[in-house]
Amino acid sequence: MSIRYVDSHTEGEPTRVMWEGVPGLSSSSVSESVRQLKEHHDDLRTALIQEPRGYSAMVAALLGPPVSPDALAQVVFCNNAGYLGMCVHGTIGLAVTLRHLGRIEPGLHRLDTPVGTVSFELHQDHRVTVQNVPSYRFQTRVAVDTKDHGAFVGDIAWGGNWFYLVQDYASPIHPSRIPEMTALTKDILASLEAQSIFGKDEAKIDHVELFGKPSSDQFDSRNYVLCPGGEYDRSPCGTGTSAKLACLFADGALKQGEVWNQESILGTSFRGWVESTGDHVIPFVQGRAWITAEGTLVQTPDDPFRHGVTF
Ligand code: PYC
Repeated sequence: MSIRYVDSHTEGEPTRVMWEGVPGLSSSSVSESVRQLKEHHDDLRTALIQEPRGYSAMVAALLGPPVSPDALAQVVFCNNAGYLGMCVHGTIGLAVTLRHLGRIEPGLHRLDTPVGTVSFELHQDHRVTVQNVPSYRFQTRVAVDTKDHGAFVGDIAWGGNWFYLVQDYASPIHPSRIPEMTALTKDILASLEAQSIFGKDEAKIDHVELFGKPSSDQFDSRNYVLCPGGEYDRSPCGTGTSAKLACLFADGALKQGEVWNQESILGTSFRGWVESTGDHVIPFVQGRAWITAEGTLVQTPDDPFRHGVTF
């Protein structure tokens, strides 16, 4: 079996797009597509993402038929741990990939995702602006006691995935501290679950964000984001930036249309702003992506790792 793919990175975070021949996608509901993929085709996810064909930071975008009338396509994003609700960096990578494949022109396009329809504007250069799903802060100043790192307080917010945004993190956000920040945020994630701290309707919180001083005054803040699966986001995390924008708006620290420049751990950034709908905000996140590779993944029947290394 062979799988054609295009790889890109969005502000440092990789996306691998498979745009044809994805099995099990439903033409009536993206949630049903996710169920089919999970139950019957999960070895496709592991083949695309795990070694030796991928690596654990990879996010894959699986493209299929649209389910809403004016959408370009449906997309399911997945990573080393499973399936994501939404992925903004992946949408930016997908937009640039579809242009590379000659399938779209600059302009406005819509995509169906498991958590709702989003749109993106592909600009003339490497920039893409994503209009994400409605986002909101669910709870504020929620305390969690960790096993090895003491107690923390944070916001729980929805930005297309569920986030715990740590408040008052005092240490520097710097690449040299990635191992420490990974250990801390993994401890927080496990402790949230152990202490039954959830998003709405007992949804599992699967991302943790730390914020600190940016590297220069062109940015408003720098973040470190732990993703499900234990990897950190190399970009500022678009769904995480959406969750942050919702919290800032709820605190009265960001007005409609005001730009928030969120720096990543690598020093790249997303520009974000919101429109308010009352209870929710509509986040807009702008970032850049570049194509890094294209090719064919080959799976040979007698290869013990044809579905990737999983343990
Ligand atoms: O950009 O939304 C995002 C994202 C989610 C997980 C990794 N990146």
